[in-house]
Amino acid sequence: FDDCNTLFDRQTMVHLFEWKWEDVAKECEDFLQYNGYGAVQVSPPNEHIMIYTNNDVPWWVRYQPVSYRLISRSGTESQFQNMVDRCNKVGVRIIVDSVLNHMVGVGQKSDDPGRGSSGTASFDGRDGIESFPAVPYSSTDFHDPVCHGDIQDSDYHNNANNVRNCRLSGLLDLNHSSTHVRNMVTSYLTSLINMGVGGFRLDASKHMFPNDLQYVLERLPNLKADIFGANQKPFVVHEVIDRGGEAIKVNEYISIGRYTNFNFGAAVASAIWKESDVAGLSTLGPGFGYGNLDDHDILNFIDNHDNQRDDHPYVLTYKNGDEYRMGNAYMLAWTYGYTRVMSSFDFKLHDQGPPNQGAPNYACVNTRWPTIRQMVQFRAVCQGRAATEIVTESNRIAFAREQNGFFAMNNADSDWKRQFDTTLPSGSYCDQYDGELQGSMCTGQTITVDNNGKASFRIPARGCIAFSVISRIGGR
Ligand code: AAO
Repeated sequence: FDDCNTLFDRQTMVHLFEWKWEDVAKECEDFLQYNGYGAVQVSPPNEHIMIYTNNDVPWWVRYQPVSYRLISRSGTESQFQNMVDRCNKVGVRIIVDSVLNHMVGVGQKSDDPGRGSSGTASFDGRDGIESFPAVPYSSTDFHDPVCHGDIQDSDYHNNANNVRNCRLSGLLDLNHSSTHVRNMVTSYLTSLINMGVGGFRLDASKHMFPNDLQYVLERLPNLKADIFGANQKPFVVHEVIDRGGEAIKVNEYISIGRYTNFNFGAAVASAIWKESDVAGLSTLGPGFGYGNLDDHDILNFIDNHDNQRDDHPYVLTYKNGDEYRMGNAYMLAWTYGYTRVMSSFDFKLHDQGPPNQGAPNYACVNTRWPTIRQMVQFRAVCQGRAATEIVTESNRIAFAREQNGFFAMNNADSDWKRQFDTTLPSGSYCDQYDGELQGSMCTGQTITVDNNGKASFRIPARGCIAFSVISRIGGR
């Protein structure tokens, strides 16, 4: 296992946003295990608010907990357990998106018309009442005596205490210095570990004090030894958005987990949009961004479920088509951090919930991107291999992954044709970016590497090329 508790040859996590547990289990068995995926980030599994509007339930109901019982739009507790078991069995770990900072938005209550919970729990989130009997929490478990109101925009810049004590968009803010709250949260995460999960994405970590989180994390049991081996701690990644200039710094969280690196996707997008130069992507490594973070401090991704929904995203999303393909391919080919790819659903409106509230419709939607599938495999086979022979030109970057793979991105408007040192054993290789090796047949460009590891080939304008020992025609 690596330090993410995933198998060594499985170096990418996929966020199966809003997928049902039954479908996640099937995806682990039918697809993820064969394509180099190490883990799945699943939507919050605990009981949440329901809001029915125009035959739809917004995706973000999952971020308004009602209790820590495992009953959500994705399924029941037994379906969750079944998914964890089936995914672990095929070597794919489950990472749980955990909403610990708050409960529902102020004013929500279970008996409002058009409202309710995903289970049977009743709750009353009216100001001052703040009652969640199924945990149980009552008004004294919240931050109201310290801050009775919302976080203001200016607080992000100059008031760390307000960011942690006040309400994030009206969400009732739990007081994690209280013993009772700490115990409830600890027992929730403990029960998930005992069911066999491998770790947690902690939602809104910025809004909780690091020492409170540390208290909880230190009290968690080891992961199940029969699955993960002895003495393994859960993988933890904190959602802390630090793009510079704020009162709260990512460094405060690094001793207690990884950082969801929002700066990575921003840098890749700006390079591909030519606001900067893709040649500069060779510097996205340890020390990049804020806080001098090392490889093992980072979870990199191109977009997430929040920023893909921005009015004008500062990152690439599926709506960018080929540019999104380029961005993901670079991330997966490059050496930095653990990587996460997004598997979401098509949306027009920000709040729109998942289609049919059910399984992806494989029949009529192209649900998987062949390039991303190929590049996840590329990453897996290049694990542990340094990026070498880095070549940069204006709007261009190419590099080898030490004898195992080679990647090039040409973001210029004309073809890039030259000789590269690929470091690969001699032979013919199939391009995994625009093609695929099917048996001994290559559906894309074939690259011939000579006895010295050199090859001459063309990378199309605004395109990429990727090949590795697993795309060698005739085998490794
Ligand atoms: C819903 C309704 C609200 C209603 C509320 C309560 O939409 O109208 O008031 O219920 O009834 C999700 C949805 C919310 C939803 C919520 C609960 O996004 O719309 O509210 O569920 O159902 C901050 C936090 C960060 C948070 C992010 C959304 O720091 O933790 O806001 N993300 C997580 C989840 C998210 C979820 C929650 C938390 C709540 O991923 O899905 O909300 O559980 C700056 C700050 C950030 C701050 C943003 C937005 O970032 O640095 O810390 O995030 O602003 O306020 C540029 C800027 C940078 C900015 C960034 C934003 O980069 O430079 O300053 O963009 O991407």
